[in-house]
Amino acid sequence: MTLTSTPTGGPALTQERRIVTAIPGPRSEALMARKNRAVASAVGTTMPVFAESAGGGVVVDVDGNSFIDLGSGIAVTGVGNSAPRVVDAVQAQVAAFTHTCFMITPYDSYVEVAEKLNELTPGSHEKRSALFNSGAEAVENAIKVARSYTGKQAVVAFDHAYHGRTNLTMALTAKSMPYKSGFGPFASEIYRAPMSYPFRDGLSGADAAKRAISMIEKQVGATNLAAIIVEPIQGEGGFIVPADGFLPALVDWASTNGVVFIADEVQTGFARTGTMFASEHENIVPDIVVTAKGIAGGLPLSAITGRAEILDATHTGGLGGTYGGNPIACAAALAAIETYIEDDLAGAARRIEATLVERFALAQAIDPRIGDIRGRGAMIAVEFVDPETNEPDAALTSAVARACHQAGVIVLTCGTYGNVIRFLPPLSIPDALLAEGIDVVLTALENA
Ligand code: PLZ
Repeated sequence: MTLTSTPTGGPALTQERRIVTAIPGPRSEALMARKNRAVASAVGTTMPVFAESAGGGVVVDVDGNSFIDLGSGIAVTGVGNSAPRVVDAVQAQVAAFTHTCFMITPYDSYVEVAEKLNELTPGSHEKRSALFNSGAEAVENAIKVARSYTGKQAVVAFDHAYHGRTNLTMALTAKSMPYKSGFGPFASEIYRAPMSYPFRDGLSGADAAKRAISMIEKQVGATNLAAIIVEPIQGEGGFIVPADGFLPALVDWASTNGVVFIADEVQTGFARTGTMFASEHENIVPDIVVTAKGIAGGLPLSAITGRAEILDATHTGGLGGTYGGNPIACAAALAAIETYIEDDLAGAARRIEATLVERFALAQAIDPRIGDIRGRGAMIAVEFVDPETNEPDAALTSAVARACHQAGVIVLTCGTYGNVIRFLPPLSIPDALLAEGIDVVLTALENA
């Protein structure tokens, strides 16, 4: 079945999986040779093919192969690639002005993005926002604000956490290879607490929170602690959904101890998990929410949004940056946010969840290598294990992923142990394409 339009429109790309050359094809191969001569080898690529166009639920490469996109460029193109509203907004803005620097000559779209974020993030309290470029930069600014508000320095992050690749965020990120190895020294006053990981620790949310809080009280002390930062569902760490009650217990402890609770919703935000923000699943109200990725339909933009008294505690001029809240990115964000709401993409994410979970649960019933299926909305993962020992099976995981890439499906892996395949389709993916993508993954697993 082929479709030429998508729920959100998208460019008129035929919505089909189509392999017309070897993977990679000759043009991609030639470009990869140029890349290897021109680009630092430390910058790797998941796929061996170069993109030419994308939209709806497909990425088309330079040889004319059309891939089913189950990755959204790491959870960015929730509205789809080149979503029509985003394209129109960007084209209009780029023709009006490209940059003035908000700190020099401000413009209304920055203010409107802040207003929208203040309205959409959890909690009805008075809020403020500030805009930046990348997820890591926003995380750094959330920490700066928390320190300046509390007058304290320590920050607690969790096992399996991912918060970025800049110096402070490397310190917050848990995994050494490939993110930190050889790049120290890292920022000081960062402490790591145990995460709730129900598949591997078997603890209730309350018990996992007790374990984390006890470590924090004994090893750090609330009097020294500025902030706790946590991803409501851990992304790079393996789509780990903490047990019910874990996050609310941390929020309660933070608020009674004068500690700023920061939710890193960079990967989970903007309808991805079936609600606008993942914090909503557990009814938690973070003091600061960090957003990026899905916010602007593919343009680089990030934000911190939080309690007015916290964000306004920093001296004027203390936050900023040349490009933070760039007008083109802001125009894209307003169009993307309108699309998430008007097209009910949270509902689309919940339908994607139902399809993925149903199909993989059927497979799990006959294949014990599928240890766990977890996640929410269009953020679902499968953890592969050795059925005898429950030990992570990274070799199987990468074999399945590679087979999918060869067969025309973009899938991403993740996890501290490298044994998780994660599904992050654009919320605009047509149902038939999602179903076919899952078929390909299951066939790859059968053959592996
Ligand atoms: N916080 C929760 O998921 C980015 C990184 C991929 P930037 N995740 C994808 C890679 O290998 O670099 C991420 C995230 C969470 C922060 C970040 C950082 O966002 O926009 O990549 O800086």
